[in-house]
Amino acid sequence: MYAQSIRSTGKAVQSLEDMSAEDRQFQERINRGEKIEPKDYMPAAYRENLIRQIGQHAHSEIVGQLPEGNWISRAPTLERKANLLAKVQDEAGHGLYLYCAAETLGVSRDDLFGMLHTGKMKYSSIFNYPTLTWADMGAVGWLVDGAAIMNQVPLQNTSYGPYARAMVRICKEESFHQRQGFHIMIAMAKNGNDEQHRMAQDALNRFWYPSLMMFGPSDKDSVHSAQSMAWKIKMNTNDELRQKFVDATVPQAEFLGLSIPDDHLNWNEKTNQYNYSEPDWNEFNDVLAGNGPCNTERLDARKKAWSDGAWVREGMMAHAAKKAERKAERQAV
Ligand code: FAQ
Repeated sequence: MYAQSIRSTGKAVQSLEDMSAEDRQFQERINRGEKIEPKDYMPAAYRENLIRQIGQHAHSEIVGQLPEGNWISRAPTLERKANLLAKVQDEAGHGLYLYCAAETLGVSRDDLFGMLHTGKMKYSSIFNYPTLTWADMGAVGWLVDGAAIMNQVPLQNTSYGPYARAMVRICKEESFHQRQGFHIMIAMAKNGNDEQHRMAQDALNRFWYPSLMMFGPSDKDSVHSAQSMAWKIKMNTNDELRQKFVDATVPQAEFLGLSIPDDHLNWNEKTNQYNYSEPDWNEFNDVLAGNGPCNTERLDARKKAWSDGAWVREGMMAHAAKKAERKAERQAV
């Protein structure tokens, strides 16, 4: 029902020689590291690809509030509750900056939501997994925000100005989120009792591979990477960032006294990085096709929020119309 299956654009990256004069000038601006701004010339496919990526990113931030929002009322202390509440509010803010960035490309917010609700646009697969215990709040902050930062720090240098600028603030906030998650993990895995340590390990076991999936399919299966990297919409390949994440996270797990659930994980002296097992790509494709454990629940929650909020949107539109009418009357006098 909520199909999000991978589809190929089937387009190869064009060489400068094969481009129209306008497209060549555009590509040369990108190659020089210039920022593209909303009113500048851009090829239709650049615009389309950016709307796709920024829209999916915005949806991920908004849907991403759901697994954690569920735990605000059950946080173990007032301080943890305040921190989690602030984090979830930040995610809403990230979604809003990103919707604004997408709107500068000429798509309306109503259309973006419509595409989310009908399954035409994706959100990150990670948010289709349930958060079963308080330790999952630690794992989400540590791993999910950790993976998000790994992917988003390079996007501060993306070619589209409004997207790159939104990323600066988002990354600062994501960094606080990662630390609040790691702090929960320290309390449970390092300083907690045996049962809390077991809960932390269980959360790591369940969130490890879904976090690796956040970076997208392996490079050989990535549909958009080549063109997106040529346009600097994406700064690294999926596998490059996944590897960086593994290399940064394994020592953190060791510090916590937790084991990464991968029997094949080992340090490779030659490459100076960890060898690790790839996620189960069948599971990834299944989650994208709408069959993850929480796909239906997450989309239903978003659709309900949209219809429950209709009266607010209508009220604000009526107020704006009234204000515009009064302004026009004043100007007519
Ligand atoms: N889940 O050709 P590629 C966060 C789709 S924010 C679902 O490699 P691309 C904050 C992809 O869209 C997390 N779909 O695609 C937070 C495409 O389908 P399409 C989100 C996925 O775009 C933390 C198809 O597969 N971050 O977590 C996924 O070059 C905690 C083929 O893939 C961003 O969005 C996936 N994991 O690379 C909030 C960052 N992976 O569109 C709350 C910006 C791939 O053709 C709590 N986005 N697909 O139908 C990106 O960097 C890229 O879009 C990738 C995917 C790397 C996600």
